[in-house]
Amino acid sequence: MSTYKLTYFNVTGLAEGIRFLLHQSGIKFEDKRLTFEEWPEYKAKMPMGQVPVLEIDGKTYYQSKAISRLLARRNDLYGSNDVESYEIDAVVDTLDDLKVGFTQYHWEEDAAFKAKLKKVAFTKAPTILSKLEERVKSNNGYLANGKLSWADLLFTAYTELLTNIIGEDLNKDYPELKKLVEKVRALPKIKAYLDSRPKTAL
Ligand SMILES: N[C@@H](CCC(=O)N[C@@H](CS)C(=O)NCC(=O)O)C(=O)O
Repeated sequence: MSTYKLTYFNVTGLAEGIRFLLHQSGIKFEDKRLTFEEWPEYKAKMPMGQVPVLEIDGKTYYQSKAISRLLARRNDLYGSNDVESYEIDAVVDTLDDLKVGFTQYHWEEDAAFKAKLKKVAFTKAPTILSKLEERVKSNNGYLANGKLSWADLLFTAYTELLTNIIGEDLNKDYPELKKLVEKVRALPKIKAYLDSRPKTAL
């Protein structure tokens, strides 16, 4: 049996989508959550000096999206053909457009620039969210191809992250998106993980 070890910090961030993928795929893994004190020692050993990384049988895989695609492809969460995979990729890129807007302002330290970034993020979000809402409506309750894919898992993870950043439910005005997130969080393997995972600030 293969061995898996995911290394990241004790936050959802860029790793939660991978954690969801591993759990939903029924893969047992070590969920290593680094402390900030441990980080300098680990950083030196990481392929790009960053996390998340996933080790599978001793080989280290880096870049959260590339790791996710590898897992999704192997576990039937990446569509049934190249066009379906494209649909999922396009949604995932859109989710990143949404996420980057909010995380950029969240981490910005210059108050004036932060205020500008915040305004841009809040101006852009409704367009993206309303388009995603339409997609879910016309895709059988999922973001792509009428069935569960890693895009739905990632959106569920990002919803939690962004909701924590903005201080209110990201999907409050989007009933289809809310339903999707509730459905993913209720998947038995995801629910078991959510019920047992460590508490995190983000
Ligand atoms: N594009 C990379 C970004 C990785 C990244 O930015 N990781 C951050 C944590 S979210 C990190 O390792 N920060 C610590 C550092 O750069 O020293 C990915 O998606 O994996």
